[in-house]
Amino acid sequence: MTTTLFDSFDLAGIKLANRIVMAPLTRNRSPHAIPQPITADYYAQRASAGLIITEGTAISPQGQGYADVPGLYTQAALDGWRTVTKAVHDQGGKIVVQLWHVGRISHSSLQPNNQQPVAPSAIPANSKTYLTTANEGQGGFVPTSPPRALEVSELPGIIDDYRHAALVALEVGFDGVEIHAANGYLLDQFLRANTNQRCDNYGGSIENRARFLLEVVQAITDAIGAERTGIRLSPVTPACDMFDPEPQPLFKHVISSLAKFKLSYIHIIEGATGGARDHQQGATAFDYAALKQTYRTAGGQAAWMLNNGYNFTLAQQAVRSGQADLISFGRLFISNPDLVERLRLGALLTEPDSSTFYGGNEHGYTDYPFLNTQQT
Ligand code: 8OZ
Repeated sequence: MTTTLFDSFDLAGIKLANRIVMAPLTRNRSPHAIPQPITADYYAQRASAGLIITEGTAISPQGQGYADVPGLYTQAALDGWRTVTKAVHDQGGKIVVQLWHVGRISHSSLQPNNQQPVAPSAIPANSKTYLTTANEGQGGFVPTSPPRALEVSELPGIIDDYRHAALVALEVGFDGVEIHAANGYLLDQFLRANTNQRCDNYGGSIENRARFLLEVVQAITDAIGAERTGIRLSPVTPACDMFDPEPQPLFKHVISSLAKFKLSYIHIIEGATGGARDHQQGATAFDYAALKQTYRTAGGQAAWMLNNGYNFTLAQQAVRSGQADLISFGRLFISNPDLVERLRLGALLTEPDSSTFYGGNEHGYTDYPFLNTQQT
């Protein structure tokens, strides 16, 4: 029997109703880093996804890089998240939280005591972040602040922040966590050559550049169990001004090292995040099939989740062929709360309005129509 997107899936003991995953999506609607009642509505509306991965959620004040992004480090934020997880579970859904530290992709005005953001090396990003105070209070994108290089002695504290965030995540009802190691944020900044020019045990060789990520994975899996832990990687994305001339051997090492943890899933962004699926860094096209093969050969058993620009046909094909166990959809979930039902019926999809992606209120957040409420 062929597998389809609509078949259930056993995610390390968590029963997913289907293989359609809601990808993490930054929405900037959590003032003071606190998820709001509308956050619970938004996620509950999308609970028919086999799995929801929340928007990136800061593990600490230092991990914050965009205005009104939620956190996991205050009681009020945790109370907010408890409401979200209950609302999703009441609708029969499953939800994991994406653990985020932005590294250099931040602005001093978002950092504790207006300090510089931190990074593996003091290399500014040619990139922007979002501030509500920009654009005469309307909110907007501004250049990120130059970072300072982390001392080795500071790394255990950041690992502790990850561990703590994972523990409290389970306490407030999440089904697990996703480690955000993609898209040019702190963990990816350690991995890739253009952002990591350290001369200690955390820089230089591929093994050294992967060390911090693997220490974070070890700490989180020790704390909450590998079966509650997934990870997101983006081997060639240029997002947040990232580059590595040799992504294949780098991610070969990363993925084979991850094989020894019994993680729940590996989530791979193919190509440029939100852009070209065939984006290339280095001399040759990235071989995603080889990446997966390396992982399986090394004994890795996690579910394999793919992302970036999938439409229904491409997604069905990936699942049918065994290339992927799960497919995550981003933008389509913004504008189609009942995406699963629409794909099942072959119904028309609502196009997302990019002007309401970041910041704002219910509009463009919880007011996208369900099929049965749509005007004809
Ligand atoms: C879009 C805007 C702000 C942040 C990512 C967390 O790319 C993000 C993000 C995306 O992973």
